[in-house]
Parts: sequence; structure tokens; C-alpha cells
Amino acid sequence: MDSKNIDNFIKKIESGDRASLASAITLVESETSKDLALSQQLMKTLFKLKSKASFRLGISGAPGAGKSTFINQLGLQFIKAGHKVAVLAIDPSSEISKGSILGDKTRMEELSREDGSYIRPSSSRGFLGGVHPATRDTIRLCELAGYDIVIVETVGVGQSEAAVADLVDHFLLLALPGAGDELQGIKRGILERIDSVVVHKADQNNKLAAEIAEKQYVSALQILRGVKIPTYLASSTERVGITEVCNALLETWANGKESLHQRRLEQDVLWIEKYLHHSVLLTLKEKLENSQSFSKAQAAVLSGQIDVREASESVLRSILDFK
Ligand SMILES: Nc1nc2c(ncn2[C@@H]2O[C@H](COP(=O)(O)OP(=O)(O)OP(=O)(O)O)[C@@H](O)[C@H]2O)c(=O)[nH]1
Ligand SMILES: [Mg+2]
Repeated sequence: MDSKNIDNFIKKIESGDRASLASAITLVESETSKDLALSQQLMKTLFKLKSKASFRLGISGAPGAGKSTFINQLGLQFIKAGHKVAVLAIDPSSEISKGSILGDKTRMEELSREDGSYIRPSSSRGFLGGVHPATRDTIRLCELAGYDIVIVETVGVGQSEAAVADLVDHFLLLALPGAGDELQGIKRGILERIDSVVVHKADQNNKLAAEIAEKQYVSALQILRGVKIPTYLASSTERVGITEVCNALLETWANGKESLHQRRLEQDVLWIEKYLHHSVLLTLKEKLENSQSFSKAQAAVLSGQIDVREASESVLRSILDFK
């Protein structure tokens, strides 16, 4: 693809062509060096275009906290308020698990039927830190396609939340009633990064427990952060509290445009290193595939001739062209 083709490709995505958006996302997710060069071209061209106003929302929570169900309801509210919503569901497993995709599809069915929505699973493919650099590019491609609200769903099972916090304008934790136990399990690192908490499934027999949980979050966050972090109670199945969360988020966006801009620039600085790691790993993988010294080292280790460390050191030296 040459630069003229890239311009056409961008125009098609901008015009709302879903197939072009999908193939652009597949391109930035690809790991071959040819595609990597193309994605770099694409993102470079995109950078020069005037960016459209957008709000990037990260939603994290334990497995089964109801993230997809909540995003379905919240997304519908955003659309009602005149916005277009893209949802990227990050799967922390090394391969996209079919269960999750099916779960997301059924749980976001109403939202997926809306013209103003775009839902896409995004595998982290075991990438260090849980978020693949392609997710950042995908957000920008969705924005180019006119989705002014981009929601990133991530399962709260490790490092991925911190990486998502470096990717979004607002990081929301979806917590469950029974916070005493849950708060213990939540890593301090997440509590340090979140911008708001929604105690979810505040319905049926859970209502009282949810109110207690909310109070515990308020005081834990007050102690840890020294500032008041907004907290809400919500139920997606009973559709309670969703409009309040939607309005509060839209207000945060409207009032914080300048600080959000600054936050994005600071995030971009952090992402230099993440992209570097990614490119180095891809380059290394390709070099190894064509490296004679790698095959020699493998044979030498297999026959018990040299130590593994020595073998990897010698391969590294030959790849980097050191004598
Ligand atoms: N009581 C109650 N149950 C809910 C609510 N929202 C979702 N659930 C249920 O919680 C279960 C998990 O919902 P999901 O939306 O798939 O949760 P998730 O956090 O996206 O799950 P993973 O993506 O697998 O981590 C489902 O059985 C939902 O029906 C709610 O507001 N109240
Ligand atoms: Mg889900």
C-alpha cells in the first residue's frame, strides 16, 4: 500500500465504512514486519489529521462483575444522548477465548444492534502489561471512524488495569457488593489509578450489601488518595443508576477537556517505550527465524555442549552483529 492508498483507506474509515475500519484494526494487530511498517505509515498519517473530540473510558472489574452487561446499558444511554460508541473488550488470555466473545456478544446484544455502536474483541495476546499496543491504535481508528466515546473493557486480573489506565481519559472500577473481601483482593495499584467506582449488581438481596460496600470504598479511597473519588450504585439488570453514571461521565468529559489533553500527552510519552518493546520483540522474532547462529545454539544445547545462558548470549551477539 502506498501513501495514496493510505489516504483512500483513511477516507473510507472516516466515511463510516465498517469493513475498512475492521481491516485497519486487523492490520494494526498483525505482527509481520510488512504489516508493522504499513501500520506505522497509517498511524503517522492519522496523527497529522486534526483529531476529533473523544472520550476514552476504561472499565475494569473482577471476572463476572457484569462489565459487559453494564457497558451494554451505559452504551445505550450514550447513544441516546447523541454519541457514537465503540467498545473494545480486552481478553487477557493468550488467545481470544470463545466463551468470552460469546458472552460479550449476548451481553451487549442491544448495543450491538444500534447503528451508532461498534463492538470489537481485542486480544492482549500475552503482551507484557496486559495491553497490546494495537489497542491504542484501535482506539484512534475508532475515533477516526466517528466514535466519539470509546469504552475499553478489561478483566481485573493483574497488570492489565494499570496499562489500561495509561490508555484512557477516565478509569472506572466496577465493584461488587461484599466489598470487605473484594477490597482485600483488589490491588492497591488499581485503587491508586481509578477515577470512579460503580458498585454494581445493587439489586434484589444485594441492595444493603451494596450500600455498605460503597461506604467502604469511599473511606478506603479517602485514606489512600486523600481526595474524594466519585462512587455510584447501579444495577444493569434493573436499569438503576445507569443514567446517573452516564451523565456524570459526560460532565467529566465536558469540564475536563484541557486536563484530558494534558493527560493524553503524558500517556503518549509512556507509550514510546511500549511501542519500542513491541518493535524490538517483533524484530527479534524475525531475526531468530533466519538466524543460523540460533539453530547452531539450539543444536549445541540439545547435545549438551554449552550452557543455555552462553547459548543465548552468543545468539544475541551475532544478531546484534557484535564480535
Ligand atoms: N444481579 C445482577 N446480575 C447481573 C447484573 N449485571 C450482570 N449480571 C450478571 O452477571 C453475570 C456476568 O455478567 P457479564 O456482563 O458477562 O460480566 P463481565 O464482567 O463482563 O464478565 P467477564 O467479561 O467474563 O469478566 C451474568 O450472569 C449477568 O447476567 C446486575 O446488574 N445485577
Ligand atoms: Mg465481559
